[in-house]
Amino acid sequence: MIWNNEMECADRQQMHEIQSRRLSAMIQRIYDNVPFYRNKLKEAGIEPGDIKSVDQLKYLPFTTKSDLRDNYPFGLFTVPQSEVVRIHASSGTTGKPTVVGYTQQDLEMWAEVVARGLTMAGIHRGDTIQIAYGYGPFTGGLGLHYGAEKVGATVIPISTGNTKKQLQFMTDFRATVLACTPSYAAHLGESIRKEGIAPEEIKLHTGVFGAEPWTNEMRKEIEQLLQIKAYDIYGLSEVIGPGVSMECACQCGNHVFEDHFIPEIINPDTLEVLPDGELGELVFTPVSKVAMPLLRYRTRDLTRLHREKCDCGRTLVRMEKCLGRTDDMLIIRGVNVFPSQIESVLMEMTETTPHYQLVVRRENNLDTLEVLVEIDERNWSDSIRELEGIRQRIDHNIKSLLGISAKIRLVEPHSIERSEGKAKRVIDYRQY
Ligand code: DLL
Repeated sequence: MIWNNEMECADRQQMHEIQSRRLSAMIQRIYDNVPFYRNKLKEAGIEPGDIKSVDQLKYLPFTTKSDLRDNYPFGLFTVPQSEVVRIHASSGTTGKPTVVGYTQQDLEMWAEVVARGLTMAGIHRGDTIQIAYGYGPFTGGLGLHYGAEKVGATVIPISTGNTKKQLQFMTDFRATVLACTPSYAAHLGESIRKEGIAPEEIKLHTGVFGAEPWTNEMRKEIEQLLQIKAYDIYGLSEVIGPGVSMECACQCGNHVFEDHFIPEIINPDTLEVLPDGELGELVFTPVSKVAMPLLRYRTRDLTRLHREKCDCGRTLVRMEKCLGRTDDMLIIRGVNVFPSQIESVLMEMTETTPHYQLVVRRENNLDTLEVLVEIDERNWSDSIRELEGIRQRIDHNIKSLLGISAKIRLVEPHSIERSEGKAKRVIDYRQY
């Protein structure tokens, strides 16, 4: 089923017209109401009436996270605070949080895009969705919540954490869908086994996982642990929250709801727009948001776009699974390494669990990478020779994929700290 046939299956020409119309109205709004944008557009020599087509997007200035911080808290709002009905905030690792505001119309649009996404994953009335994303300033919990209610599913708004209660609700309330970060899904899957819960007591058939990068290898691992089909949902608070894009049953990339969020891929160094199929930084222009539309927001997420029609019938542009964020990329002895590349090596092996950590240090002016890999309980009892064999295989596979050697340390089952939200995979001591 398709939630919004008109928008999700529009032909390219129609989509072009919708985007152009919305973009040009949005530029007028930010020019009239946000001094920051008025100045930026003036500096670029652009008058609102100049922009008539989405093809002109490439001439417009970018917005970055630091622009949001500089205008903290409400400087980028286009409406008076009396029209803002919700505020979310994401706490970065440093400095002030990033603040986003929503009007009633924005909340309706958000519920609509999440409903489209959940429908892509086959979720509908009659399903019971356990929402184990955090409820609060983080957009995960409330974002999924209203979309799930809109499709008519029964919502269990349990939020994150309290794993015992998660398992009790999952079994007693017969949850059919689990929504949380992939790392927490892996932890819940393990906990089900550990608690000795019989598989027939778990009614889950679908997972809606996102908020952090995860590989297809991790997907297989979680699908096996929970006996479900796992779908990727992507989003960021600055653009709306979860529901910027979502996977359909074909699972060949996430369909971007591009009637609301226009995507581009740029070269992060030259800022040039790249053609479809090339890897670069994802940029979004949310054109229909009322309280806080942004112009060409640089996400720092790295991916590719594809525009060929999907077998599901949707014409919406697809983005590949994110490789990672530009700011998560490690440079080890001059080689670029994304945690997701290491994850794909580790998750291909049956002896490892979905829990790992990368530790980066600088010793004698040389970067070192240590990979802590948790071994599955069934293999931990193996002989030292067998464990050494596993270690050598990981070592070899990482070296042949990345061309650098890492120190592989196998660690006991359950020794790496579990995350309930976004996992912390990297500890980089070089920054301290
Ligand atoms: O993480 C919104 C969200 C909640 C998405 C629940 C999906 C599910 P932020 O906290 O603002 O918002 O973080 C946004 O998280 O720029 C990506 O780097 C990363 N991210 C989000 N979804 C995915 C995904 C929420 N499916 C940042 N794959 C984004 C990879 C993701 N990375």
